[in-house]
Amino acid sequence: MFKIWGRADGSNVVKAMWCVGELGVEHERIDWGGRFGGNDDPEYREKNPNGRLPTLEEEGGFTVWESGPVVRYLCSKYSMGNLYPEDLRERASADKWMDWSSLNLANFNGVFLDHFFRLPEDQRDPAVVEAAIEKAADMYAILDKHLANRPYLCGDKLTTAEFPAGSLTYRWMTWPDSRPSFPNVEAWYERLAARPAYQEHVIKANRKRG
Ligand SMILES: N[C@@H](CCC(=O)N[C@@H](CS)C(=O)NCC(=O)O)C(=O)O
Repeated sequence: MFKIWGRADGSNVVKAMWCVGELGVEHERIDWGGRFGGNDDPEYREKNPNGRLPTLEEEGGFTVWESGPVVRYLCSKYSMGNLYPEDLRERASADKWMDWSSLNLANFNGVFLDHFFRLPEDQRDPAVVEAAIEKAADMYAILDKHLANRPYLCGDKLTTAEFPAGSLTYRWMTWPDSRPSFPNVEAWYERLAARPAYQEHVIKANRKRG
């Protein structure tokens, strides 16, 4: 049994935990970071020198930090040829969408967190949120075009490609009062939202914040 260190509502923990839920493997998640603290605990820093979340820990003290590699490691171990494509080109496509999503969609998430939850009310600025939505819309337009003729990012089934973009898209779809409409992204989101693991680890975990 492995452990995942990290509070359930951290966006990168959400990404890893949705993956764990899809895999259906035995695990223990430990509330860590954020309001639970522990980031600077020397023993935790031994596991993850960044003090960030999530951290995967296996028996024998083997650890992986960085949510993307955590997802890739778990899916290679427990779901090679299914969630993690075996074919090298398919795998490169899944990796491509994972990295692209983490690089290009994280910005709106940071702005949403600050201006919907973290900043004192009098410092929250709708214009900053609006600008982040506009910037993210350029990225969602790319996703929308890609999803026009396939139900999932790598074709007919869910793969590792979905975890970063799919987990962040819950916040895109539900946190701002309005956003540009991308019909293929919305249909893909509905497909994800119908999955029990997404409901448990993305929707429920995020709701606890609000
Ligand atoms: N690139 C890292 C980012 C890790 C990260 O910044 N995680 C956030 C939570 S989503 C964190 O540790 N924040 C400090 C905290 O919650 O205490 C990853 O993908 O794992």
